[in-house]
Amino acid sequence: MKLGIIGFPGAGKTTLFNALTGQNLAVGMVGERQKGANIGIASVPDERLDYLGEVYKPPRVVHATVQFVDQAFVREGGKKKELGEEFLSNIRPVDALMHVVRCFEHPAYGEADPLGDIEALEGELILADYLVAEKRLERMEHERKKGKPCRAVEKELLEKALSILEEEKPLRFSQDVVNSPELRGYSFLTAKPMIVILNEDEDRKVEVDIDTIERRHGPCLRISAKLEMELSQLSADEVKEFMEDFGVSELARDKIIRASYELLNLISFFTIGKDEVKAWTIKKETPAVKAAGVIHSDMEKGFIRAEVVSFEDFVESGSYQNAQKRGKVRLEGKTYVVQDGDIINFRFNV
Ligand SMILES: Nc1nc2c(ncn2[C@@H]2O[C@H](COP(=O)(O)OP(=O)(O)O)[C@@H](O)[C@H]2O)c(=O)[nH]1
Ligand SMILES: [Mg+2]
Repeated sequence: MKLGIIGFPGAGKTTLFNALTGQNLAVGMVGERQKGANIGIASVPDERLDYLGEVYKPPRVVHATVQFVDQAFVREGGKKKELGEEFLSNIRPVDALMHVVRCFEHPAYGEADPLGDIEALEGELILADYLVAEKRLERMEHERKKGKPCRAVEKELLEKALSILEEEKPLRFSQDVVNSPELRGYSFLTAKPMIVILNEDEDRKVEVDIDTIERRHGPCLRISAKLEMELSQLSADEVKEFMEDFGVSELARDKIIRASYELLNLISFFTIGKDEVKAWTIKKETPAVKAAGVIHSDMEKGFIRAEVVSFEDFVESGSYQNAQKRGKVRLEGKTYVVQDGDIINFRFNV
């Protein structure tokens, strides 16, 4: 899973990127544009996996990972006003967007205007998508005139997309557009799920109209990237102490990863063994045979069955053997829909 961090200069993208990935890249470089995108990995926190690690004590406990791409806001050079190729080529392939919005006053960028900033950047994304749809439709019309056969469904969907974009609305709320295989290849920016990250000063909050933002753009999370970056540079014990002292139950980093999991309809299943306990990421509603394929294509091809125990049943039983004795380890076939937290042992032929 790949998440693109976008937002205007000074919004706190790189600060948040550092907090999420544990890196320590320079932040606040006004005027000095970041070269290329910063790319980093964050592991997905999961207490269930930690528990399994405690039980099995294998040499490796492998968390699922998420990739973050911190992309500076860049326009094309010269007179052009459109988003630049660099931005587009780095952001087109991501699965979801995290739109960081500055809600604190900044010496170089002035007062905070969260809603204004969101609308302005969303407007840029809408324009980029509009240009793609328009160009494609023009091409289709050109081909039609030359007597070439026309892909009617694709054309109709593109026209629908164009009319939404014309109203200056993003595509992500139109299920027809988002779910259509015909449009997938276009990688429309506004068709991607998006979380709005309201980046606030810890001690000086500004008024933000969250209802409006959620209705027009997407779900909001309020964080302080600066504080979160400071926390990411501390030891685990120091972080624990901080959380206890300030009554914080969850770090923003964990909140963001959890929210992106939900947004993308993702769940985890686990594999256990002497050498390794590991979490795997799949979409909700994935059948067992496809989940096997996430581990290895041979497992999918030679799938026989899946031995499955839910995490809760495992904990109640105390061990795998006990779960088996109590009849909690089920034998499931190819079409079994894998549930979040399933512990699975795949049987397969090679
Ligand atoms: N007060 C405050 N400042 C922040 C916060 N997050 C980032 N900053 C500051 O804002 C400036 C720009 O941050 P940076 O991450 O480089 O923004 P980017 O241009 O979007 O990558 C830096 O000076 C940060 O220290 C925050 O939550 N509160
Ligand atoms: Mg930056």
